Amino acid sequence: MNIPEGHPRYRSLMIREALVRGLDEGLVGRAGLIAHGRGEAFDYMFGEKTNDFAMDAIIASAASLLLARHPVISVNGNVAALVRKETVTLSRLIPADIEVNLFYWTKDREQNIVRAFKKECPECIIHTQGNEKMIPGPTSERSRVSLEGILDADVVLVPLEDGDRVEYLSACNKRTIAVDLNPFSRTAKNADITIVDNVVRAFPALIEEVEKIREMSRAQLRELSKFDNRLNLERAIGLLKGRI
Ligand code: PTJ
Repeated sequence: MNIPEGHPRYRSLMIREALVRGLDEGLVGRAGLIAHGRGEAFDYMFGEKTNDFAMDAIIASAASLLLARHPVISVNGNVAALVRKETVTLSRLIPADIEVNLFYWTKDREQNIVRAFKKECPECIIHTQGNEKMIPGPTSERSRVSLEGILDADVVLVPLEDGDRVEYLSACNKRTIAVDLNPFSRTAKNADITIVDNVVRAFPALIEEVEKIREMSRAQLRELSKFDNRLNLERAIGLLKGRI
């Protein structure tokens, strides 16, 4: 569809188009469009910008990723369609592995996503769910993780999650960073750091922050990585209350 640049909802409509294209290309699951609708509603209420509380979470996330022994970025269909390039940039910068982890898992979609990432970054390490190892707890397909990827990771970035996996990753002593526009979600509450922002803005901001602080000492990074997620979510919810 041709969307005129002057349209007041241009950016929002372009994001929708990227997801629809992702669906046609076999990257996005059908339910991914519904999940996006929920995120979009929250984004509207947050003013469709990176608020202060999101920026604070981004700074703590950048520091945590740089401090990590083995950071992994978990990607699903929506992430592959919306921020594939940014995921690759982050993966190179930090550096971090990428792991495809799907809730509505099919072999075909997993392979389509791996191919799309490999095209963008032939040298990137892309783990998949395979049949390797289960993290205890979640009964969905998401419990299958890669032995060399998420299972070995100490910090996992999990944009657009769907529920209980963050809780179990934390139980496995992994630091979890979520990107979720819904500050009430279990994912948002259970993550060590939740970036309450649209992934299309959060990832570029995260790249910028990693570039800014990557030469800092580990002591300085440790200071920046300190974060009270509960308090930060209250700030996000406070903004919503004010707007309503
Ligand atoms: O590709 P798959 O099979 O792994 O499926 C991915 C989805 C996203 C469909 C799956 O994980 C799912 O059903 O997720 P949920 O339970 O709908 O949760 C997604 C969360 O992400 C919701 O809390 C949304 O508000 C939020 N969200 C949606 N779009 C964005 C977002 N958060 C940040 N940026 C977005 N663009």
